[in-house]
Amino acid sequence: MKGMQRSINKANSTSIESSRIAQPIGTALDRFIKNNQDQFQYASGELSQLLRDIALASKVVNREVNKAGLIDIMGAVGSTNTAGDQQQKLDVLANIRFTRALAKGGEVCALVSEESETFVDLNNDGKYVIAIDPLDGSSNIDVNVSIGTIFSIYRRKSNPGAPIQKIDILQKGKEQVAAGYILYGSSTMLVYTTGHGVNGFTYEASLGEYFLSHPDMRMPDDGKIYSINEGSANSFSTGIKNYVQFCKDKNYTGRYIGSLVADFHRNLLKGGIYIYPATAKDPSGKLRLMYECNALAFIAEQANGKATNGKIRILDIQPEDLHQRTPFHVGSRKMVDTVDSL
Ligand code: FDP
Repeated sequence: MKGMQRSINKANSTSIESSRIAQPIGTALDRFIKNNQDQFQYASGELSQLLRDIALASKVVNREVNKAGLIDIMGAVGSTNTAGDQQQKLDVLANIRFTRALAKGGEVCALVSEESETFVDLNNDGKYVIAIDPLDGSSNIDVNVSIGTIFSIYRRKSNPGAPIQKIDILQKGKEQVAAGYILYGSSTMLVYTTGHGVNGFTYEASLGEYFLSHPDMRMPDDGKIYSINEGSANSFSTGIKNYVQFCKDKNYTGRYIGSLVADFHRNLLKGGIYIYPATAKDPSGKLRLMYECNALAFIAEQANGKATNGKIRILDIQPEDLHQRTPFHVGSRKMVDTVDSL
């Protein structure tokens, strides 16, 4: 080692961080959840674990969504795969994945899902209730268009240990302690809030991790994109008809993917409004309060946007039924105010 004395100077962490040889990869979801755990009033770590469980299940669903076309090639629904298992539709698969992930840790006492008629009774000791649409926009799966998962997390009202009660399940949206969505799009993103702003994470498949890509997301106050299924225009109320005409008179852009999460996400980033009003076919609107609208309403409000049923705030609606529907106006606050005033 003569003449080869190693330097014991400390490496300069700032120069390493800014090195152009290897770009920093940013903050991983796990690290972000951990760093922000204290913001949550019941900082016991259970909510953090739930968010991690949801993220993990979403990675598995993402893998399955990505091979959706292949599943069709390899065997239609109703046939069996090589292991002899029945091939399932993707929304059923997603429901199984999320239910399993959420049941495992024991934090959840009950799960409300679009895929189950009644709520799923899990662990009486669990402190949380979850409402989830495991795969929203499922009519878009077959045609390779973006789809999503939507989830709401509530703290149970009754004491843990006792059987779950109606008051635990039928909570108003404003009682949510966290909510989020996963968008399986041109890239896969997880966006969530715990009531302290909204943050978005993009999935890096080769590393198998979500990384913070959209910190502190803010919806513009106003926008020029309107998303509504105009095929039902004949049965819109006069107010909605007038608003659609208003958008046309202003030369706004019409964009309707027909996948709620994808339409919402675009409007969150660019400014816009998504409307699913009452129609002749769906007199109370089509979308479900508990596992579609509440989560997106919470996220919209946390990101400077607004969500109503045309009359009142979505988060103030008292649910009477697990699968209750509601008209839904969500997006940039000025646009929501305008449509609600007509
Ligand atoms: P889907 O029926 O494909 O699951 O949540 C229901 C939903 O999709 C939304 O994602 C979407 O915005 C809406 O319904 C589309 O409904 P229409 O086809 O009636 O426009």
